[in-house]
Amino acid sequence: MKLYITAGSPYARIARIVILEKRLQSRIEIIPAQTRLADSPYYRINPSGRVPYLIRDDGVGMEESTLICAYLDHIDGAPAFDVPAGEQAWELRRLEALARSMMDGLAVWSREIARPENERSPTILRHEAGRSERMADLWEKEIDHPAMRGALNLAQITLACALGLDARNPDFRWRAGHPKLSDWFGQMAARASFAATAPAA
Ligand SMILES: N[C@@H](CCC(=O)N[C@@H](CS)C(=O)NCC(=O)O)C(=O)O
Repeated sequence: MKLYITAGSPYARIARIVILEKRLQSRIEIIPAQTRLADSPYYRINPSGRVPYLIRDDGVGMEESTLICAYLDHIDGAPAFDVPAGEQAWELRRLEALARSMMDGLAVWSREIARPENERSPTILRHEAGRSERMADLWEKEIDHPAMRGALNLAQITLACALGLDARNPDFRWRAGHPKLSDWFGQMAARASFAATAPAA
């Protein structure tokens, strides 16, 4: 299989972490893609131009980090990241959705910063900075939820990948005033799969 990524994509990072946690490295070739470039050859592979993108062994390509992670998690017949049945499922799914919501805002923010300075929208920059502050406040409380402290799951992976975006966005300063979240992140960042996929500053 082939997984197309960019080094800075937090969505691709989730899939890369799942690959490492599931020890699937020998089965999947990780390929850097050239996104956001007019006429990129990558558009012939994935017309949407987005990463992550998985090409399965049967040659079929799949988008969306959640779908890709679920597929990768199941290929060994021993899924580790399925949500458990019952009430617990809703809590896990709620937390994963919250983490993804934070990541989506941060991705918009990063995209804006990547534009030439004279094309950046101060309104969008302000809006996303404000959203990230509210979300960090919220997570300072939610981080004590048992699901965020127990066995590794996609809510934890998604949140850690979202918070890790501070490496690429110096204005995303979420640590101040959030000691529990900072401590939690420090533990997650020390995991081999997180350290190996950390975005460069
Ligand atoms: N919902 C998608 C989001 C993927 C996404 O937005 N990827 C960004 C990188 S972080 C991308 O490929 N952007 C290139 C573009 O929009 O052309 C997922 O979860 O996989």
